Amino acid sequence: MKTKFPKDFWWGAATSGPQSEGRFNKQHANVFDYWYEVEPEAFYNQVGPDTASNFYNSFKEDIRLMKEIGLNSVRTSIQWTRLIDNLEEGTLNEDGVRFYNEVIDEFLANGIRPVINLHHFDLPVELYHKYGGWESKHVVELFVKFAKQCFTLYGDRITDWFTFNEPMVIVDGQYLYQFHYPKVVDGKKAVQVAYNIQLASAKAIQAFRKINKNKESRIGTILNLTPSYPASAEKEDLAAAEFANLWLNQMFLDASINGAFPEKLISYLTRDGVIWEATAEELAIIQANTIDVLGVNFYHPHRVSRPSVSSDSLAVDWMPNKYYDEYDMPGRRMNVDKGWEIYPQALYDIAINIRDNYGNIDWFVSENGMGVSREERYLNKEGMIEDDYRIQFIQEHLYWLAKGIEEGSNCFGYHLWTPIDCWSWGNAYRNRYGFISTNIHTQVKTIKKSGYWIKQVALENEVT
Ligand code: BGP
Repeated sequence: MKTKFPKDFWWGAATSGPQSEGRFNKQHANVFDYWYEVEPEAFYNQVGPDTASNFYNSFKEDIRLMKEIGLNSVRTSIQWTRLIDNLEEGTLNEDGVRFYNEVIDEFLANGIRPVINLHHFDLPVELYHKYGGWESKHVVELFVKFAKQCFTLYGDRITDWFTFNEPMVIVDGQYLYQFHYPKVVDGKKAVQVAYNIQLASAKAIQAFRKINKNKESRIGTILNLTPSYPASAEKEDLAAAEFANLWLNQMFLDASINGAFPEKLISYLTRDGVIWEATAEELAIIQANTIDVLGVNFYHPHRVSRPSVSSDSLAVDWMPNKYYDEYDMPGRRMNVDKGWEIYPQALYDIAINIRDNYGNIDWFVSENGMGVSREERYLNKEGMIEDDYRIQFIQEHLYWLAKGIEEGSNCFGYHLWTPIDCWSWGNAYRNRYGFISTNIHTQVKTIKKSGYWIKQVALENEVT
């Protein structure tokens, strides 16, 4: 069966500055650069972000490969720690300005739409040490200075802007479950950080609308959506799933698209004594500066059941999972290497949810992908990785996405994580995601079977 996609569909892939560029010539360390300096053993095989996939030096060659596999759009991010010299003043670093100018021009010269995100977990570490990072509203103001510089410098060529990648991962990783530096466990701070990031996003959008002169341009945010399905139809499991969806998905969706956080979530947080500190003026800014476009990163759903321990025993500190447990549904399909469930149908549920509950806003799949370890297992005689599992994974997700589009959801694109195998947070290079492989010792890059496959898909604008 052939599935056609809408005209001008984005066939592309996503990466980020901190995961691809390497630290070369950067003015400041971000939280991951710093974490690697102080605790290299936290990273798989002790491989850090220093070189990453060397995009800083090899971007021309890398972009040529992206063109070769037919991508018509690619997302990356501008690193705050590279573009800005003085973080308080928001003044520019010359080499940073030059670098992103050249990268953007190179994408355009190769017929690839550059999609730019401003924050991909990469807070300058000084701002954490001095102010507590996203706990602080002063940091919100510093981020807006950085954002304004980006809009002013590159707004003539960039039409698709995003403020944040996966704010929920910052909240979860840095403030609850300790998988990102600074590994704090503090529910009250986590809630404030969620609010402050939403405020930063809205203030950046407000600045964009003042600065931007290009009528074609639009701005949005990128949310990792993890639909949370209840373990049973019993009311306790339904309540658990309801809370998980409120916290994990609706909090940022509602605030970004509808301009206000969900009332029901606010009442839970207020009752538990962890509600954020907000002023009427800030809430008005959030309300007035909603997004034009949404990016959805989808990897896996949650299976949720009622909490197994009484919430009172967790009363020492507030954790959102006092309201729900992760439930290991028998028979579910797993990507064992990464430990994430594979459930492509969730992409259809997301499409319909956006259509019905979020004004059918324009959106695209800004990340989806399959992290697989030891891919050299699949090398063929010609030296190409035959990643049929990745092709199948993408096909299945596109099948459900196409069904959502057929039923009226306004999805205009699909980006795989990632064009070229890149460095990844704690995983370093264990799990590979790219259409193109990277040898981390030689930095030689080779197109995988999925790279040739997507080229055909993009060319025909259809999937078999
Ligand atoms: C997303 C991030 C990406 C990327 C991806 C794969 O959450 O936006 O930056 O890393 O996940 O996950 P991982 O690298 O942890 O395997």
